[in-house]
Amino acid sequence: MEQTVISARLRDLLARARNVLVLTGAGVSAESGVPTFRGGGQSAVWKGMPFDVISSARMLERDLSAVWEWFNYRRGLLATLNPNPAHHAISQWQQRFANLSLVTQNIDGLHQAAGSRNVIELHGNIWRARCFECNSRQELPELRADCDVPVCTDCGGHLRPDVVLFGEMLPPGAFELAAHEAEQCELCLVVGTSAVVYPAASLPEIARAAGAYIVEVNPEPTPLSAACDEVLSDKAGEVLPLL
Ligand code: BJW
Repeated sequence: MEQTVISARLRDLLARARNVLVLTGAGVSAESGVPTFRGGGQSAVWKGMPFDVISSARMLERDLSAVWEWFNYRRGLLATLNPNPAHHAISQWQQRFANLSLVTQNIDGLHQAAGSRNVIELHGNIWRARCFECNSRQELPELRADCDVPVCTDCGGHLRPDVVLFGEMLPPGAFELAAHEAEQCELCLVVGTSAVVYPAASLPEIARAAGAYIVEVNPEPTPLSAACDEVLSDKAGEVLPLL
């Protein structure tokens, strides 16, 4: 690998920025072994169905047990995986910067496993379920191999994974909080996302409009790349520890 070049401007910002926002996507977990949704390498397909079919609000209505089978399979895979150097570097930045906001599109919980706190999860968390009837949320620590639909311990209603599927709204307040942090930050690091899913992809645009310096960390170009101040075209697990 060629040595990653970090500009003097970025070094300076890393030394004195107080408000930093990090937006992560599936690529930050790729080196832990979590498949990404798009881009090179493996793409998520379940029993011949593309992920945007199986992970859709429509599939919840059509076949809830198939959705559970898909998420049970993924929890089983995740249970065997660990945070990588990118997750650990971001976790350490919480001590380094006065205000480090970590906003993730990931549902895997690996940022928290690396020690990050107050993670703003835009798309939910695979280790939680939510009741269709009473909306209560329940942790899902245990792994299940079957595809039965679990029921709510409060009201007996059917549970669903507490993740934001295509065509669904984000959790109330999560995007608003992230957008507020984006407006405040001086430095915005966009790590391992294809930057095509909205509204998450609008956060760097909000930060840029408010005057922040935008840095993308991604081995592949994205629709955001041209609008960034700096692009570090390498793997997150290799670049972030250098920063
Ligand atoms: C590495 C690496 C390494 C590899 N190091 N990097 C405005 C315009 C157009 C459309 C819309 C819009 N507003 C809303 C929409 C509709 C839709 C949308 O955005 N569609 C676009 C795809 C066209 N958005 C929604 O539906 C959202 N809801 C919403 O807006 O509600 C209001 C509304 C409702 C109805 C109508 C209109 C408005 C909800 C989006 C929910 C997304 N959910 C998913 C699935 C979660 C459940 C599951 O896991 O099954 O979330 S989709 C999937 O994509 C997942 C991810 O969080 C999300 C983003 O993907 P991400 O993280 O960027 O990963 P990848 O795989 O795409 O990219 C990985 C990147 O890593 C690549 O670039 C690699 O190069 C890189 N990489 N290795 C660094 N080692």
